[in-house]
Amino acid sequence: MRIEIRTYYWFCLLIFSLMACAVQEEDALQDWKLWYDQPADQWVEALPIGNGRLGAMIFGDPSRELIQLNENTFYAGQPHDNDNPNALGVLREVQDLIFEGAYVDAQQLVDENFFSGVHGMPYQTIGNFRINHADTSQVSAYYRELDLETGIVRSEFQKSGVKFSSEAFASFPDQVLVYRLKSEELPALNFTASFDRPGNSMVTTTGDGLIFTGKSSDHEGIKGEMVFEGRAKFILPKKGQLYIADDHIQVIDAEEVLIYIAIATNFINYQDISGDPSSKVNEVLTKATSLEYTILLQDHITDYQSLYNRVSLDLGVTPAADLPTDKRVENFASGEDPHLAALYFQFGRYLLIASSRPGGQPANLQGIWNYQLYPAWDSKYTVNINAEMNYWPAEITNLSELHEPFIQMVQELSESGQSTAQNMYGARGWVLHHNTDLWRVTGPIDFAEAGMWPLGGAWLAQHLWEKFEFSGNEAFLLQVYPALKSAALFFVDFMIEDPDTGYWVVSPSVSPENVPYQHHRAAVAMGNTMDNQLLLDLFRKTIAAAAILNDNDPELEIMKERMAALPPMRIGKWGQLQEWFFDWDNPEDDHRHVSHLYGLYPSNQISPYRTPELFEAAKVSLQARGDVSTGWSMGWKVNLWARFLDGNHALKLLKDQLSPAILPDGKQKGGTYPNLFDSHPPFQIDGNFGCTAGIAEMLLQSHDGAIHILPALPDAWKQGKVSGLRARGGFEVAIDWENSQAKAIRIQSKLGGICIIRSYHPLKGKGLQPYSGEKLNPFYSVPEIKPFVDHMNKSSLPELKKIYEYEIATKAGEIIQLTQK
Ligand code: FUC
Repeated sequence: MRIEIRTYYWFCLLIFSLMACAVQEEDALQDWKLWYDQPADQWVEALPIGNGRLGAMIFGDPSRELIQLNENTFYAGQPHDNDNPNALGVLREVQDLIFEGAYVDAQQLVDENFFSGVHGMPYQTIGNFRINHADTSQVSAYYRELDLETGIVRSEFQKSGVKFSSEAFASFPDQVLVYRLKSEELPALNFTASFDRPGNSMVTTTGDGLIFTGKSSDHEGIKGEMVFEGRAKFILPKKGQLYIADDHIQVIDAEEVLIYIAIATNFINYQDISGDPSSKVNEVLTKATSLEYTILLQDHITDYQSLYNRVSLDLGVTPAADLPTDKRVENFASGEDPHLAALYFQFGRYLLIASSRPGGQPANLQGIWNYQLYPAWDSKYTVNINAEMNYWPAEITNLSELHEPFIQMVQELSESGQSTAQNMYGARGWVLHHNTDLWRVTGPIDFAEAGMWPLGGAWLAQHLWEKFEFSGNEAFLLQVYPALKSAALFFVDFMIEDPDTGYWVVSPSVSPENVPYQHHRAAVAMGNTMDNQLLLDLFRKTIAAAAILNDNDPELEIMKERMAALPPMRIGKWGQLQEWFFDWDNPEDDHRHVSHLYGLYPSNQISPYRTPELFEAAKVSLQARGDVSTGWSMGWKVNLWARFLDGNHALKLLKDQLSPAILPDGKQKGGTYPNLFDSHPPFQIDGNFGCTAGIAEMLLQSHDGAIHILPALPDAWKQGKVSGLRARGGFEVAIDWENSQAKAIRIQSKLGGICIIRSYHPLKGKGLQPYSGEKLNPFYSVPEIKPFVDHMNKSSLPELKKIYEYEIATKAGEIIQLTQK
């Protein structure tokens, strides 16, 4: 009997230990935190919070706390445009020079006549909110984190025997930033709070807080007429006293301090800055401070999680995950830390939630986080890749409504870009070059090599269709159709027939920021590959939308003719996909832009199954460009290697990207900062978003007429789970995989209709049929491509992995369950 009891005792212990292990494992799996054992020293170590409009970087400093503030409409300048109408007078001459091959002369004429000297207005910091603690003695047990599951930044530490903690979040429903400080057991909070900024500002106080105001900068001859007002209201719910000085606040012997920060500007829309920031700030502060702290916090968490919780990703957890986040970045390339890739993926989703909310501005070059008056590239919108990349994860990672500010910007540019089209090119429709800002300027900026690219609208307009492909929402399509069609209409007027070949081309233009130095020293040219790819998509999508919406405008017939007369993609003499109309590519060129691969990603013109020669040529081009580059370039390449169905190479790029951006000698390179911000360098948020989309593309693709399950799984991610990813055609997909094969697939059909599934392994499930090859889901039809192939021997094409293709008819709302055969 004794033995039995003992056996029972050991049995129970074993069960409890196993349960504890399971719980631990579960805990580890659920650890979605960026955490550090040091306060931030540099800005790229601080942790971001944001509600789309307001942003803050929290340093977590126990003595000299810094909360750097942003509001996403605070730009230099005021409403204006940047067209140079001289362009129209020389346009034909420039085009003739290009036809003659006199590229350098053509570029000179463009440089002299197309630019207004206004490069766009910088996005500017609001300033710095500082908390200077009286006790600056040694700190122990320091910890800080950003919890991706709640969108809260916390810190805790001990000082002079007392435990302190802070908690910060940005509430979208209540439009305030909230910062709470606590000391445990003792009322030991003693600090002064103040505000400063590098530019124009004024600080005053009220009975319970600080008021800070400021004005934006004059820039390039445009007077700064933006103003902001910020208020920080202090509440001491327990013990303590508040002293109000002229320009700062002092807190004495408090146990808990709640600080509510509201900021507003005079921005109403890109043409109207007559708003009253003071009344907006008062209104939100009155409402927010009337709520219990716990309610405010819960409102924030509920709102945040309604977006964040839609997608889960589990790539497994290894001991590498036990280290602070900055150390994990240092080790990522050499170790096994798949969870860091998953954390980085969810961090990308967090950043989109924090920087892009309906009704506001789209995420700019730095999202919403910027500490400078004159940040790099003005932290505005560069649209020859960067701004679009910000929105690559929006649909696939189930954050579709966060795409809205970007769609709204496209709509606004379709208004402002009409006068640029008229003034500079005598064309109908709307045009945008390679940059825009809060004021929706659409003229070319900088100089010809970068700025003479009239395809910004053509690229942005693709997003209108993409949003429709995922949702099937015809009311949305109807609403955005005018912007889509008039982007295409511009090219009906602007394109010109090449007298030598009869192709219709865009001229002048550049292949973004690259110069065919091997051939000549000028960038302006005609019929560049990316331009042709963009226009093929733009015309095709406009024509498809017109058919859905029953638009019979005769202009659509001209669009069809132009589309048929576009130069085809060509394979050049070293087997590469040509970047230019002529074979000017240099195999030594490692330029960061890979514009001609737009056709592979984000577009779907190049496919392993439909256009194998172009697929192979595109790979030759990308291999020549190399892997290591600026942050966003690596982000793009993760997607490209995923589209090449090469998961190991995609992971290699992710490792290049998730490597420390700051080198031991202090110099910076493309990679990742300690706070997981992407480094170009300097910080640009595009690389974060590019990689987030890229990780999704490794697990699920839906662009080649089928939903491809685990198309580019790296060998290192043998098992895992993902749920909530969205596929074109209105499907939501969850996949569990083991031994690199999908074990269980769950597809929810939102719209009904035919679901075509592609997999490397055989699948089974109720109603699943081998794909007959006849049907197509109308929400993602694929383009017909006729490549121009004169340098490739078809028989030399490498073999592709065998695929299994299935079809299944679905009803709206139906859930399909599939398993491995
Ligand atoms: C494009 C890129 C640069 C930089 C800038 C913001 O011009 O070529 O690398 O990312 O955008």
